[in-house]
Amino acid sequence: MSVKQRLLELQEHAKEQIKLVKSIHELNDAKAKYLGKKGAFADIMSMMKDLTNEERPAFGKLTNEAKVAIQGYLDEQKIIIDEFIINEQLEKESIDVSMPGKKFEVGKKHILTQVINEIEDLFIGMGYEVMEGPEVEIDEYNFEKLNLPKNHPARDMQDTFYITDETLLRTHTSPVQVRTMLANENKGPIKIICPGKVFRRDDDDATHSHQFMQIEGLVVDETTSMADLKGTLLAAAKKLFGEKREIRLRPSYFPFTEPSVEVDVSCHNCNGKGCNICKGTGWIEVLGAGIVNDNVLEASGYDSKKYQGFAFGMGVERIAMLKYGINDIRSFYTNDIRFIKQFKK
Ligand code: 2NL
Repeated sequence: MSVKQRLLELQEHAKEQIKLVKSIHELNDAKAKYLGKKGAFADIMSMMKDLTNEERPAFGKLTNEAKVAIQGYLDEQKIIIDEFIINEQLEKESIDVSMPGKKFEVGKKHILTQVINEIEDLFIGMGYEVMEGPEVEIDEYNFEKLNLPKNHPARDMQDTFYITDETLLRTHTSPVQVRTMLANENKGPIKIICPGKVFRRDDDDATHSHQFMQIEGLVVDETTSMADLKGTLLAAAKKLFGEKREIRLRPSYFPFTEPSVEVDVSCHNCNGKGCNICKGTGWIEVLGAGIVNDNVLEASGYDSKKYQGFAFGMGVERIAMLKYGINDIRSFYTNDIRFIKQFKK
């Protein structure tokens, strides 16, 4: 067989074989097989020595042409393989638009946060500022400046969790009002509400919790009176429980107010006729309030001859339970998702 014939045969064989190659890995093998140092041309090159000087240039030309042709087949096949790989990938990654979509759940505020926001909004509408403070308090702000000296029997109503003798988990948000009065350097008027978490040593049951949310309000000015307190609370009761609501005040006792009152709202369920929610009385107790005790004003640097004020405090859980017919205070904190999900907004 002539050299020319062998070269043509090799070229033809390479052409067919390279067409069958399906991957880059196989393509590299084919390149080594035909064009590599120990490849198919090695044999042919060894025939070189048997050639005459005249024959050599033509032989070299033919060999080169065959090599260039084979490199061409390899290049063509690489384009085909690349395209194949891309198509295969596109196929794999294509999106089936008929598949059901992923459900995107939007969270919502906890019902207590919703009620706090609602109460904040109605007081902001009456010109109040919202103030917050620390949950770990000092005895001085939580008790002493609120007319509750050490060993005062009224401290029993608010037993709490002590961290040291002088630091404790606050039993009400009143210390936030104390801090606000103390921080007010010109001792001018104050009009604030203070929402937040409070703690008391209590045995948990359907209506008691060792941790709950409170909102307290404090107004200090030169002419604030019991009439202002009553008007403010009536407006709040109507916004929270409906325009038809009335309120009534009953005498009570708090160490930080004098006189003190319990505030009842006419029952939103029976309009005051008497039902199981108001226990047949037509009235529901919702908060405590009073005229700020002179000792409390003086303890925070206010001149009680010039200034007077009113204050009130309510438990947020109790308001939410009445508004939404919830019968166990523990539901707010046990994180049963079925309970929480009921209060979408
Ligand atoms: C209730 C009753 C009340 C206050 C809180 C208060 C705060 C200052 C001065 C005077 Cl700084 N009073 N707070 C007054 C009366 C009642 O809360 O039943 N809370 C759940």
